[in-house]
Amino acid sequence: MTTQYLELLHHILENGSPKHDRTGVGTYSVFGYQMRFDLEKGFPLLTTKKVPFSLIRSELLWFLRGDTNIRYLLEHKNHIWDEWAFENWVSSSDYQGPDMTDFGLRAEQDPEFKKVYQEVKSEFCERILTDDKFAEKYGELGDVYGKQWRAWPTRDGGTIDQIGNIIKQLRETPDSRRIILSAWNPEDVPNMALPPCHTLSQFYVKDGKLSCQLYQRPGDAFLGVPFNIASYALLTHLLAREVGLEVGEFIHTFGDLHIYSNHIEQVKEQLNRDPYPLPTLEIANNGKSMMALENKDIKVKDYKSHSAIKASVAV
Ligand code: UFP
Repeated sequence: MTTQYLELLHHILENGSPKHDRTGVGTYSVFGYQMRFDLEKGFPLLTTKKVPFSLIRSELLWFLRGDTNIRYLLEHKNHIWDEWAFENWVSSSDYQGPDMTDFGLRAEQDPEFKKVYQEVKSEFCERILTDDKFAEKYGELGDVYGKQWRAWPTRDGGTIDQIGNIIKQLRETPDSRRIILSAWNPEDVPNMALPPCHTLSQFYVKDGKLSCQLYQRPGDAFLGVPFNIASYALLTHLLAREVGLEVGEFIHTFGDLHIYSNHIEQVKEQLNRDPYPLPTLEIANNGKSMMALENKDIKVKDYKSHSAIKASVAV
């Protein structure tokens, strides 16, 4: 798995063209790429840098609960969605603190500002955790994966539980070619801060094994992609367990696959490291449905990796 990921990085370094992007950081980008991981050969958690599995796990459980408020994530010490909620707060009339315009880019360029930003953001997180009203208003991200997966709004005012439907299809019509999880809602996209990156996935059953293919419209190869691989591999394991199948392959297909210009050094460091054997995944055999699983029920075993490599997220 790690080798395939390192090949992906090589491929972008060799073939990527400089491309402007929304964040202003700039990328080297290719259009269209695919990797295949045999999930029976180990759990695909990158070994050439430490990837925080606990964040991937709590984010996925948050999606599966249909939760769209960052409070659950903060309760599990997961800060990966903070910036999106923070942005809503600092651009509202309720916010009276120091100017936070373009906080992502400015924090990267200005160490003084970074300190102020980190203080204000940590106060924000504390308030989300302790103030119910504030959390309801500013912790809520709205139309994010949890809603799209579990309560897709319909024209007649109802909702569709896509995960529930997938479980039903896998049980009743596993040969179906219509087992799809879609997050892309063209009606919502114009109003979204971050339109879904994991746009659509399809599930496929053969010889008692469940495979998943994801179409990811943009891939931040250094920071996002290792997370996305592990997250969909975990989703595939959880669905397979739910319906009594073994796991097959995870196929990861990309649209705009890129390395941000400020991640090049980190990518080169990655490429100098030798992979370790993959860890394995253990899910508690406690009869709980996948939607009711807790963080402690899911573990990766024997994860040996090189150290983490720091890089800034382009917001
Ligand atoms: N990104 C990922 N994976 C994710 C995620 C974001 O790679 O799961 F949420 C990256 C891709 C891209 C940016 O660099 O975030 C999204 O920006 P845009 O919406 O402009 O494509």
